[in-house]
Amino acid sequence: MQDNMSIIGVPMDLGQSRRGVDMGPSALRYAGAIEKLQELKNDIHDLGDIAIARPDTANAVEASNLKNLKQVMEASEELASIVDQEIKKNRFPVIFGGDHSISIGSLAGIGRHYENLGVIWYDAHGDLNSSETSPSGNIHGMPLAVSLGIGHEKLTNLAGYAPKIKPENIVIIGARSLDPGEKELIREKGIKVYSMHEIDRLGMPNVMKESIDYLKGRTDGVHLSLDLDGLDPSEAPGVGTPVIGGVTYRESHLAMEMLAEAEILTSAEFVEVNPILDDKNKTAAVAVGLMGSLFGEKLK
Ligand code: HAR
Ligand code: MN
Ligand code: MN
Ligand code: MN
Repeated sequence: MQDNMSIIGVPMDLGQSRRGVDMGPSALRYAGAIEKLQELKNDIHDLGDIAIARPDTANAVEASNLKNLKQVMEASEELASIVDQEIKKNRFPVIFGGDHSISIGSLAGIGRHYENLGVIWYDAHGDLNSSETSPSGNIHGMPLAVSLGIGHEKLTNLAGYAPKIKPENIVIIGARSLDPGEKELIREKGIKVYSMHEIDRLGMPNVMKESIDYLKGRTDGVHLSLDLDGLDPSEAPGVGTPVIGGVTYRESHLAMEMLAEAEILTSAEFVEVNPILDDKNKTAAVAVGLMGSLFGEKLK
């Protein structure tokens, strides 16, 4: 992995309904994220946070069942263009969310650079809804579907091309809350999912070994999208949609270390940290701990 990294903060809270996740980038910085990255990599460029518009008030839910569609689109366009520029400068993008809708922009910026971009979606959720299947209208439940070209065309055509990724290049890890429409899409597209059931049965070392072997053979770059709600809420309580029975902190450390050793990652993001719902910024500290493992603390 290169030593040249760009950090982009995206204080986005419009992809869901709970306030406070817009403070995610601040919480991560407060917990020492930049210092941790500087410890491990020689050339860290902190680009600060992009500007995010305010939510729709008059019309909280649009007829299309997509909350704050316009603002999410605008932010995604901007993030996509920054990520694209940074990759052109040969820098490794690290994105701090914000709710998970930011992945629409991340993947739109990254996807152009790879014929077969792999995606590791570390999450309690599948984020595979469209406006038709979404139970909530929250765009943070949709970014993986959008990146596959499924959903509102204003989102799927973002940055002028679609799709950004292919279903066979995705691995979902930690899933334990999937909506009926998401399960159907997973079956239909044959998306690889290691749910909590497989993590319990196989153990995290085998799950990661299989995931890495699988992606290594078929991809030319891999993006890690780490939703902190993939972890168990007892260890990562500062998230908007906690689901009990999640991945432990230790298992997650190991997963990150195995990714570091495999040297397959080309970009990463850490999302859904909400310090308002947290216990003394614990979840941001967990995220920074995982960044340490992911970026080679153990290997130094
Ligand atoms: N599946 C539910 C929905 O679409 C909940 C999604 C929650 N998503 C996140 N990101 N927190 O994983 O509304
Ligand atoms: Mn540089
Ligand atoms: Mn998510
Ligand atoms: Mn989630």
